[in-house]
Amino acid sequence: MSLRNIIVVPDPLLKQIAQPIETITEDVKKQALDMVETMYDAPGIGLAANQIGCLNRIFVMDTNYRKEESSRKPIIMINPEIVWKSEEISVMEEGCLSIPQQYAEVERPKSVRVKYIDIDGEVREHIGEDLESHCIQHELDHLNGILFIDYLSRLKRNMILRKVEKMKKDGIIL
Ligand code: GNR
Ligand code: NI
Repeated sequence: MSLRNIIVVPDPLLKQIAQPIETITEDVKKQALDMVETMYDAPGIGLAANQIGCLNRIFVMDTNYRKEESSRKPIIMINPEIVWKSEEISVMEEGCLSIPQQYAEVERPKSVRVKYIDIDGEVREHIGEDLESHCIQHELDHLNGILFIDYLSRLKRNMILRKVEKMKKDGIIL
């Protein structure tokens, strides 16, 4: 496995829609495992393909990433689709590895049921609540070219984008 570079705003790939995976090839499996490694290294609780510059519909997630390395249980979701969302809403502070060191509250359904294909090609479903629900929706948004700052006012979004620009200019981030 190898680490991939995580792209940062305003990279246009973050605004692109990722395309469905048709066949789970060795390259697709390698990409998914590289994404898992890259997510833990970052560290983050999720990572979508767009963030490593791949426009295919894969994301990886582990909301318990702080636990010891030997008991990690990353979930790899290929062609994920939300098939149910709760009426109940949860507000949570979100961050994004592609928008380093910036956080804001985002409202999302508190629970979601997501259908996906696993790395062995099996169709599976997963119910996520609270942090996992936010993470699943945040990653699915990435696959659709949407970032959490798109839910903020234009003023707040531009403030965040300018801060990231400044960090880049000051050499704090790549
Ligand atoms: O590491 C991450 N934390 C996080 C916190 C709240 C809601 C979503 C996330 S996902 C983020 C990693 C990331 O950028 N995934 O795309
Ligand atoms: Ni993100």
